[in-house]
Amino acid sequence: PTAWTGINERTFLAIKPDGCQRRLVGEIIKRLERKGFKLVAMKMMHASEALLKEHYIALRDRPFYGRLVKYMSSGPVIAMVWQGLDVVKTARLMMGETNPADSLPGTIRGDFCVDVSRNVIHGSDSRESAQREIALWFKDDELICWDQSTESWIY
Ligand code: 3AN
Repeated sequence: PTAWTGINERTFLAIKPDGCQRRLVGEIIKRLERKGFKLVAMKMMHASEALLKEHYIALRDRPFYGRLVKYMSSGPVIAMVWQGLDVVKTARLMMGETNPADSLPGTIRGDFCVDVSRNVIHGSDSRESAQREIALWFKDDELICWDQSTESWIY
């Protein structure tokens, strides 16, 4: 397996159905690009309940688990893999806290939402979770290895 550390560190981010409904897809991608991270995979999908149950397996004993899975499968999500130095931790900082009421203005949740169960975006909480979630949502050949081009036609 690839060593996903240093500048090659990767995280899994997903814009949730409320983020898509509220047309926040461009805004969120813009923030991550401006920060300096690189998008290496992205797809819009209706996630199945089976996939979401597996994705949120660590929360299976929480009272909101069933509702969370139903909600996340209720509309389109944008599944993404982002790459860059310390991207797991930094993307979490840029997202804000789980509860939007604890999220500072300037963060995605701090700027765009109020409800803990409709908090716009998911992001892996550790490198280990990132590796597990990327493997769950993407096939290897959906992850694109690319470098910033220096060719002269780009201006
Ligand atoms: P985060 O997404 O910030 O890592 P987790 O992993 O604790 O937070 O929770 C996963 C998702 O479950 C959250 N994004 C949120 O949508 C939902 N959730 C967390 N806590 C609650 C809660 N108390 N009530 C309803 N939904 C919750």
